[in-house]
Amino acid sequence: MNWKELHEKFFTTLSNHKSLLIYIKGSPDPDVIASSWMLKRICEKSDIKAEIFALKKPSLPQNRAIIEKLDIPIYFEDPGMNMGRFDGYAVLDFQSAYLKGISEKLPCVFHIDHHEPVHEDIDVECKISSGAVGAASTIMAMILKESRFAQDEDLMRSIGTALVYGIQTDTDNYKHARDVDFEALSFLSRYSDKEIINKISGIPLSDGMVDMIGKAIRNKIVYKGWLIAGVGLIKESVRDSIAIIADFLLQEEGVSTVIVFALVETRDHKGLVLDASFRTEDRDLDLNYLIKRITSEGGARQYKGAYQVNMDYFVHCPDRELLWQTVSVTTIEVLKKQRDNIYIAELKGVYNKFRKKIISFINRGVVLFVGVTLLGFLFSCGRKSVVNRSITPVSGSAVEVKNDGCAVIRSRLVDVAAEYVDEKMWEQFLKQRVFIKQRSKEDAGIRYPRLQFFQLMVSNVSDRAVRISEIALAYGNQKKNRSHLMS
Ligand SMILES: [Mn+2]
Repeated sequence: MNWKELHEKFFTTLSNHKSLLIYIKGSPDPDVIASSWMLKRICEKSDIKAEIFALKKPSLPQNRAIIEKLDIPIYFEDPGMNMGRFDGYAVLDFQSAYLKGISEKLPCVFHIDHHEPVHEDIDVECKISSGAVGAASTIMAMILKESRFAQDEDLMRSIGTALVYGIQTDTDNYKHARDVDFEALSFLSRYSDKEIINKISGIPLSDGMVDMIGKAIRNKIVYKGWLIAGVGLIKESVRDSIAIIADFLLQEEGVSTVIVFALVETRDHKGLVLDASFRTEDRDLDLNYLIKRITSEGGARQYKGAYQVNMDYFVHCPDRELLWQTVSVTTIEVLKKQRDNIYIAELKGVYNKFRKKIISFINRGVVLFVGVTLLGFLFSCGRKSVVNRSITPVSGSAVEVKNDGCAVIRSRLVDVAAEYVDEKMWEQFLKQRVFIKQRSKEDAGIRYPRLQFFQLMVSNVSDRAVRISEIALAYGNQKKNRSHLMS
């Protein structure tokens, strides 16, 4: 990310405004608290009025403590009545920038986030969204680092501690921090109060949470390396504990992914929502994709995610135990199905990683495309024809085709998942000169034969090593074995 450019965009946008509503969506965690506060402080230093509003109070004691200890001004109320005071609003550390009742009246000035970006029809004056950083606080710190405020001792001392704590919690105590997070931390560390941070993150777990952990351990099931645990009906005030318990259970041996779920009673027993929290150590698992396949009311970034299902209607169910049993068996069934079809989500994760790697190779001028380009001539078709062709797998006795076009072949030893990668997904690739074979001036920019890309994942499902003795590509009567392919 080009921080110099982003910092210019940020401050140019800011200078066009006189007053800003900073809105915390969801439950306030250290990352959103710190980044919102930094925005407010920068506004004040630039003679712009700014107020932070949140509808929910933080349910974790350490999140309440950071607000109290650092004296962070947040209004825990609906900003509705005060909206006239602002000429724009900002949403930080949240996938969606849409605010019901506010987006219709005020322009969205800033949307700064580090979750996987989602597409939405909302104009944002300055949108900074990247899944490649560990925390929104990292983005804010990197912008600050480029600015003239980096030398402002008073400002840096007031927000340094909060930003460090924000990065620390969102990267699971630096376990998942990346280079850019460490860069931000080294810039901030001089201004942060370690004693406060240690004191706050060392706060012991509350009684309610200990109960929930006990329940999770008693109810857990382990299915093909996934640990799934329901913790029953809980109050909204302890909702954040679901994620903490998932973190805790991930330490268990032989478990790569943990899902903890609960029925949460909201709005003084008037509302009901199923809340499921995901944690994974599987680098290749595209959690965001997996969760979106279950419901659109959820999402993820690398290693963690969550989804919600509104159950308000069932608030009238007189038998709470029966209701929980129904929710519990259904959720376990849904998750087991996802586990059975994990190859698709893993494929997505591998693809994302592979794409990033290739692009960084291109940027360094290294060309390593043999594996991808060699498929080109085999599947070439269409030439100058105007007929649109598509490539779709055909289901058969051995081939199972998923809705999204992924073909899975299962056998005693291995499962093979194959997916066609369309040109739109490979846009980035096709823009690179190396893929464009120029025949003549008129042809410039179009490569013949056209390249077709496939990604293939082979998973060993046996408990022994499987030897692959031959790799061949077959198409009609033609067959190419590996030595042909390499030549
Ligand atoms: Mn965050």
